[in-house]
Amino acid sequence: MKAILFLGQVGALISSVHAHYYFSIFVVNKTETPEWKYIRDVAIEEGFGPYTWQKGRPQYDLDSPDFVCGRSAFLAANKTETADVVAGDIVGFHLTHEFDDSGNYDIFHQGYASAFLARAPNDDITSFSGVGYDKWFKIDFVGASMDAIPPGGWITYQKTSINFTIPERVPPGKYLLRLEHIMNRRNNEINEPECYIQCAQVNIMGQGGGVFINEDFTKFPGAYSIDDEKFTKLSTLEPMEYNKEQGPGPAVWTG
Ligand SMILES: [Cu+2]
Repeated sequence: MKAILFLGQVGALISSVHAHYYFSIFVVNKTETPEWKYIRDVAIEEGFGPYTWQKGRPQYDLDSPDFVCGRSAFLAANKTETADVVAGDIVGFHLTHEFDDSGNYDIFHQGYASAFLARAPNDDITSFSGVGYDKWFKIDFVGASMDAIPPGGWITYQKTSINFTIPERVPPGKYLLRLEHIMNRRNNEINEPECYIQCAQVNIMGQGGGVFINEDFTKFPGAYSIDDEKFTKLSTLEPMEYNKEQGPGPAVWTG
């Protein structure tokens, strides 16, 4: 407990610099939307308030309900709006502007990002938490690229947003769109990934027609085990090599 209080106080002092990060701004067709309008707002971890930046504290518990959409995100379902997006569009999760004046608030952890979709039963998005739902499917993986800085590095590194493409043949309907950005701590003997999770509410329009097989789906929480070597490999493989892994969980569904 003492340690936690101590970290909290130090955190307060460095809050103008950075303190992990969170993605509160949904981007549709390259246009930023207001903070928390389409992304479910998350809570500050108990014992860490009242600082807004503590919303950025990552998830460590892969089996927590908070691993699905972020800390207590379902409490925000009713005040979150649902963004119209067209299948094939590029959408993005942008960091909050709350700390822009610090001059260095960006994605400063190394790691991949993935996006998942889960269609709300009866398209009733505001009553859908996604927790325990077993039809989540992965739609995109953002890994490493020779075009990254440095070449061969993680695409998201030192950026302010992460972009994903909505597959053309996703059946139209209302979905939770889940961002997962994971950094595994290098040189740490304990495999303890820092997981950054948020969910947007989206109404996907399009032709549909995509085909699914059982292997496309997974369940949150429950998709991952801390022993999954895809977490370990995140620390030990070169990013370009890690690209083949596409992160833990199912392969990217392409329609
Ligand atoms: Cu961090």
